[in-house]
Amino acid sequence: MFSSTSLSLSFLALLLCFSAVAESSSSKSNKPPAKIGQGYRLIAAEETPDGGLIGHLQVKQKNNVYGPDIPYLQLFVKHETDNRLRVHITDADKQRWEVPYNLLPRESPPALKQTIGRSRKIPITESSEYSGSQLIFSFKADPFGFAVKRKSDGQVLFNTSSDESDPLGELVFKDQYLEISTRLPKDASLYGLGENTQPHGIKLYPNDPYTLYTTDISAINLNADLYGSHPVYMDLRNVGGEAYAHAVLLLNSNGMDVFYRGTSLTYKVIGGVFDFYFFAGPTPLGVVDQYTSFIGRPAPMPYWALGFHQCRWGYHNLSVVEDVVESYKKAQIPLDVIWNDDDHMDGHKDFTLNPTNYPRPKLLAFLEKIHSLGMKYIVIIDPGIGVNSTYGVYQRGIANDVFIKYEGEPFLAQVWPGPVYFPDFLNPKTVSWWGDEIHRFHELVPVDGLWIDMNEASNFCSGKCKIPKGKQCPSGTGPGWICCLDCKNITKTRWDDPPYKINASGLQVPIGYKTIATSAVHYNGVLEYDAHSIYGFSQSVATHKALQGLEGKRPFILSRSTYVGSGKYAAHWTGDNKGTWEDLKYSISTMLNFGIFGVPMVGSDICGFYPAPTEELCNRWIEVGAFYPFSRDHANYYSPRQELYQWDSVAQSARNALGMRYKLLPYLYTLNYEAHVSGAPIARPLFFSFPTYTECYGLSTQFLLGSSLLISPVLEQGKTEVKALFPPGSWYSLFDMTQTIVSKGGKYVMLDAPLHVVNVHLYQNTILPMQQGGLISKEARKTPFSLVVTFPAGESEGKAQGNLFLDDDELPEMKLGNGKSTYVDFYATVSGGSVKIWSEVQEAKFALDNAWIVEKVTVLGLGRRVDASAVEIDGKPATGVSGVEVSSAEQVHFDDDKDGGKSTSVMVEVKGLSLLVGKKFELAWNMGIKN
Ligand code: MIG
Repeated sequence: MFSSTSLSLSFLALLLCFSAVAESSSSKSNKPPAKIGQGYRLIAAEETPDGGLIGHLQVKQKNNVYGPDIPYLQLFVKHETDNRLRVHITDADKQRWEVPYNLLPRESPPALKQTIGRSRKIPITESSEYSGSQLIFSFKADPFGFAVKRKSDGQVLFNTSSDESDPLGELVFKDQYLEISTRLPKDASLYGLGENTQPHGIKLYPNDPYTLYTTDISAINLNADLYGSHPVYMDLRNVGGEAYAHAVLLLNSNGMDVFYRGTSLTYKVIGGVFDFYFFAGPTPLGVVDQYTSFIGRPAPMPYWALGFHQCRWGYHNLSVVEDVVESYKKAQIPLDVIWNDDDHMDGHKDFTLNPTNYPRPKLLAFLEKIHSLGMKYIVIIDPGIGVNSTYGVYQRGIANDVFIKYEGEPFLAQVWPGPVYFPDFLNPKTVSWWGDEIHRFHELVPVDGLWIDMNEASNFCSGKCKIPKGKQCPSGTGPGWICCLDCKNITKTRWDDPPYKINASGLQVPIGYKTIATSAVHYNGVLEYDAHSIYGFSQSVATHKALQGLEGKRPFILSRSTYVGSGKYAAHWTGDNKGTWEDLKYSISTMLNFGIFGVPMVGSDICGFYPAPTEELCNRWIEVGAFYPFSRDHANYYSPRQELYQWDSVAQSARNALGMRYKLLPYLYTLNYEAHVSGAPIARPLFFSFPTYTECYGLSTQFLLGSSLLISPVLEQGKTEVKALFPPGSWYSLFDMTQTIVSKGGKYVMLDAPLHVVNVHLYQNTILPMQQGGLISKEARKTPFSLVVTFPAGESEGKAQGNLFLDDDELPEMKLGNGKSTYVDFYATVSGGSVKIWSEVQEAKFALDNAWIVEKVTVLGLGRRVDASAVEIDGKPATGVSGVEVSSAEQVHFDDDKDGGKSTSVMVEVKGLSLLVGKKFELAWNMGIKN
């Protein structure tokens, strides 16, 4: 547990004394942060009976830069699990704002000034270590600094102590300004810290700004705070050929700037506490597992949610929507879900229907029709509730006192309906009222999910507003987003005008700009200043609760604003992107980041939100978007129509790419299950599967679905080839299984990619379950399965593995053991010419009830020609018996080891099978010698 040693902390050196210097908040230079104070001194430390460590810190010298220092701090350190360490630092005398423990359930730190009965005093004159898990915490007393080390490899993950040659700022803790820095090795690759459109790709780029504060800035600025706040990063290091990953979460909801300078990282936070969680890894998958076991496992998605979605703003009436559904069918492009933006609403009011354009009887008839086909319908909800005394939702909201307040009155803002109030989802009464409104709406319109937009929260006005006298608001002419209220700036409080200005919107705008005034008040006196960035999260939790109570089905929620833990409740799309090639590229990085944030169900508006995409771009976008976990075409009100059938060429690309997606649905659904049980992202950066292969650490133009399916899209105009990276091993083209890339040590390959072609490759050692596809997931789901088995090309020894999860997706929960799920592991080996493929069934019933069969097995990469007569099933000869057929074909390899770059292996296909998915089987044969 605890040991006192000075040796282990040799990396913590003495500090020079600097005088207090205020640093300009927009510091984007490469310079280390200037010191604001001299930090704190550890004056006492003790071990708690349950193995925690409490320390008492005293400020060394007070100053008034960004406000007075808090004189005494309480430090609490705990090894919460074998791979999770918490370091919590707060005011020793006063309770401070923390992310609410009911929203994000976790252990409470000990009460302040707690006298610990059986505690053991710890000598603090020396540097000391505190271990108890995979991680080791160590500290230095004066000035106080701490380090976190991983036991297995001895790497220092985090180190806040300065040293002379490499000075860092000291710990600063004021009411409205907290600062802490860590040193980092130069070659650490960092990922995360969003939401933020990162023009440099997935890897954090030194000196790019990372500001975290939920904001709707309509994607104007790159590298600025966007809709979500995720103060977490993954750090991947290659140490002597071994890969080690860990993650660091700063659980704090206040606005912050994070400065990453390549060899250091500095947090500048405008409130709350330091509540650090260190996740030991050491694999990237281990990190997301540990992270989501703490913040909440990703929500299970219903099967249909993995189908294709069509949406747009400006479907003026129901006939247009009906026509869209019809046109998809005519064009033979898959479509599962049709969406309405606010066009169905009456005067933009939530939970209403426009009686002229969306008459209820007609809408119900339409829904009955599409529901009978298995298609689904989702509509938008904005948090702003129209201030309108004849509007029931508003009346009941007022009656229940559910809104955020300012000076005792509901805070007035403006969104689409005109003047609105914002529900306060931190108030339990609001949660019940919201649930009730959703139930009422569901009686009116049986929607299958909800889309919660504008929940950063977005406001068209700023400051304290009044409804204008003698003027209509909105005026009815001109765009509805122009503020029509009578507003005054609020700058008088330190919450509206804090001493340190985060780089809000990339422009250092006031933090109350076009959102709820930060001095507005939530339930229990909570300030908007503190709770701002959890608004969308709290709305997701409330909405999820409401949907769970409906029909007992698995909820589907799409939320624009997210926070740590949102993935447990909602999917996310990346907001208002542009119809440009750059934004097509950025969509990959943001999607991959959200996988790390524990929100694996993510995608971008396919073909771009605005302005209008070119035909070529839309072709390329659907080729990427067909492989987003969440695949939806959506466009702005002012854009021309961009459904995939609007251009013949796009329709063709869509049939091709979405056609493949629909064949892959069982794989995607299994990934959805894995995400739910282990946090594994559905779409992953390549380093998740190839963590030691440094060449892929920054790769942001290709991605994996699961561990083995590589998507290498065209992201540039006018290109019909794509340069793609192939980590070491054999890669099989899924569209043309005779084409294979053998990559000895990892290499770039120029792939053909004409307009309608997207390159998708399956890695060796995999068993991929597929079905036959279709135009609606419900139909695709009924078709027989096939298995694609990949061995290292041409090797005589090989192994492959895969799995399959199936369940009744109407069930609220996704799990094994309820009698309505199925889980199968598939295995294959090739050894000395004998091939064996078998299954192990963990839970059979659901697959047996549905009578699913495997009708085809395709084996790729075999070294010899097949002996077609000798296939056995469960030990009995099967070739020719009841339609079983075996055939083989040559596969061409683009192989860098061979002269001329080409070699071949053999693909064997066994067709006409009827192996029950729910019953274990074994398929085997011997390869005959090729002559
Ligand atoms: O101020 O509902 O990001 O997807 O179409 C715009 C209209 C409000 C923003 C969303 C976008 C949606 C739009 N909304």
